[in-house]
Amino acid sequence: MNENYKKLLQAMRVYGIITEDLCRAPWLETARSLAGEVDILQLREKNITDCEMLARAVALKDILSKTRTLLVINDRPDIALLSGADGVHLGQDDIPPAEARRLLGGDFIIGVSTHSVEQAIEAERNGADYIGVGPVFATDTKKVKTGIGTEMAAKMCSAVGLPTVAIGGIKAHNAAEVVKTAAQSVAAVSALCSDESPASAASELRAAFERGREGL
Ligand code: TZP
Ligand code: MG
Repeated sequence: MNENYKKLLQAMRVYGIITEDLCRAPWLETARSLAGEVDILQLREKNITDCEMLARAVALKDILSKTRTLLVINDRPDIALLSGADGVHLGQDDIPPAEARRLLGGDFIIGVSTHSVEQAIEAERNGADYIGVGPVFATDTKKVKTGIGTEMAAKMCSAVGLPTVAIGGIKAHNAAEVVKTAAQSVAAVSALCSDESPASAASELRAAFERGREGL
């Protein structure tokens, strides 16, 4: 990964994820609101056609390239590559990170979702650039009734030397609690997309997380 991406990942604090079903406003309006407000914006859609997914990725790239927000595509290295995104985010059942690296090369961010210490270590060994850690709390977005909790998330974060992104049920009101995990960044879908003002929700989430970090 290039030095610029490395620096941006080290500085990342708020990672937004956009999913149309959870957007209060039309998804493109939500994306425009979050552009420049989050450090990374991930496109995460499970129920649209490949051509629609590519079209959305290209539209997002166009919006975000005028801002400091990086674009990451969930699940799909091919669409990440074709749209000129900055990275791809892979789950445990997706193409393994080492294989995605063969396709995408070194100048691409590869993130991996992890749910245990073993998976976190494995993701680092296989060339991930950052890991997602979660779901920390219960969340309707993934139909998870019980999260892994902050203690387990802390174990995972300390097991790797990579930037870590805590995810799952994170909102401004509990962002300071996530600081206990030593995660470097927080990710959210519903807290941002479902808000009347995604931009304000993002800045409130950032402020709450930063305040918690200052208390460390
Ligand atoms: N991975 C773990 S939890 C989650 C994903 C994609 C969903 C998080 O959604 P929300 O709405 O921020 O709880
Ligand atoms: Mg996936």
